[in-house]
Amino acid sequence: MKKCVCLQFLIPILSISAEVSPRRVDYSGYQLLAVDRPLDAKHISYLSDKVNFWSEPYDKTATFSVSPGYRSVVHSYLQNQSFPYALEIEDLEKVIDEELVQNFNEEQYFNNVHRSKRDTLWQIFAESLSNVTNFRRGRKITSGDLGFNDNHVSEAQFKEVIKMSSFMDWTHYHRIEVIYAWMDRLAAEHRDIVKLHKIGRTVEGRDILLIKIGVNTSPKKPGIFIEGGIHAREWISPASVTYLINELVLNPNLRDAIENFDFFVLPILNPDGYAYTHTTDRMWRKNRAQDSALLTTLTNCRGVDLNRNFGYKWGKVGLLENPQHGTSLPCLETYMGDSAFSERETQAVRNFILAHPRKFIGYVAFHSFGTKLMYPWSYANVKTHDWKELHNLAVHLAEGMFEASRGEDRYEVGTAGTIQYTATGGSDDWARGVADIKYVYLVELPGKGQGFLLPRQWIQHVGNTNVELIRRLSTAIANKL
Ligand code: 0X9
Ligand code: ZN
Repeated sequence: MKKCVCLQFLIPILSISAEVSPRRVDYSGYQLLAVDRPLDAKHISYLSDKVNFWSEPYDKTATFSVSPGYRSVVHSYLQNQSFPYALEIEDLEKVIDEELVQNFNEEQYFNNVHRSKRDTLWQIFAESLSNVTNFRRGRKITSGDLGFNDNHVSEAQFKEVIKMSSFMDWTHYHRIEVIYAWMDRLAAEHRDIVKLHKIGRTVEGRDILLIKIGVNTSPKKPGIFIEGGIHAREWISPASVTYLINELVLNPNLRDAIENFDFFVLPILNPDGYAYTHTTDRMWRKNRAQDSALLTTLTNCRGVDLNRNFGYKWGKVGLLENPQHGTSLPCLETYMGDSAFSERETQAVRNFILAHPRKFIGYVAFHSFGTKLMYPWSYANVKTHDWKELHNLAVHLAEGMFEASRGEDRYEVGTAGTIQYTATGGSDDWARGVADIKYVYLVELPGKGQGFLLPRQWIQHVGNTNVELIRRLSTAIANKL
């Protein structure tokens, strides 16, 4: 029997796609503003019910969106207070729509999928499938290559994977189905160094899909865990992390890295949230679960901030503290959940890492935005005993990223408390505090003034800086081991 490449993970995705998705949230007339002088508590309190902060309000530059109803009062306020500020985006919806238009073929495809029955999918695309012939070094791939023969995968699903994976590139932002199909195809093409792991399943039935890349892997070989897409709207994270996956598999300059380490890359930690940003609300941050806490039931609000749900110092927040830190109010964007590890996505990461004791030496989480590189701790303004070592390595990594970005991106280095804001329940703190992983970093990728709506033209630029970060990190750790 041929080895299964686990294509059956697509089955739940396809059945979800067949459902009618709700209408998109419309951001017409919403603006994005950036204020170039620190706001104080009085300003923040005035603005907080009129704008939506996309970055820490106390930061050097505060970035926030403002709805059409508050546009003129907010502009007048900033002008009266003589704040230097920039109008970064005139109309959020235009930018969101532009992305859909640029990705027209993929969007059309998914719109058709929504309208069709799952078992007739393959007929719709049978013609274009005949064009997909030679991606395996000149050889026509067969359904058997992708595990078709083991009865888990139907002809229709095989064809779906081929079709969907053919949309993948790094000049657009892609649907989760496309990214997963591409990962499956990559695994099929490079069985010697790539393996897929389904490490969990979300409440909406999507797989949480991790890709392992390594040469001559063994339990003793040290591992580096890489996480992307924990926050749904931070699209540059999955886009540039999949770029990194592709380079780890194909780029000979990274051969040393995959010989010395096994890389465990989870490009979309929050699949339901990510899918929701494509179908319904581009600015969604959390997952899509609804817990049974009393406040959740009363308010009917949804979603847990997965980067507040990990079980290290979880919930150590005062009621009156800045909600960015984590909150027990389910309607807020930083809702930490009912208990530590209440969510399937955080459980999946915890269980996978703890199932490989002493395997991991590095952990990197990719977020956006801010052009920052942080190391623990994040829960409070405290440092680890070895923070100088983590700091010096971070400076070295940031230098590499600066060079790789051709002098564009100057990453600020420090702990969350010193360069951003403290927050509890982050995966980085748990990776260090409980999983005992030595080299833990959190990257805030650049927003280039557009925050979460970083234009797709930057994907490869950011992808190359990620590659240099990971190359330097692996070389540095290998030298220390
Ligand atoms: O708030 C967060 O979870 C992260 N920032 S983001 O804008 N991408 O949402 C990280 C903040 C720092 N916290 C930790 N490092 N845990
Ligand atoms: Zn984030």
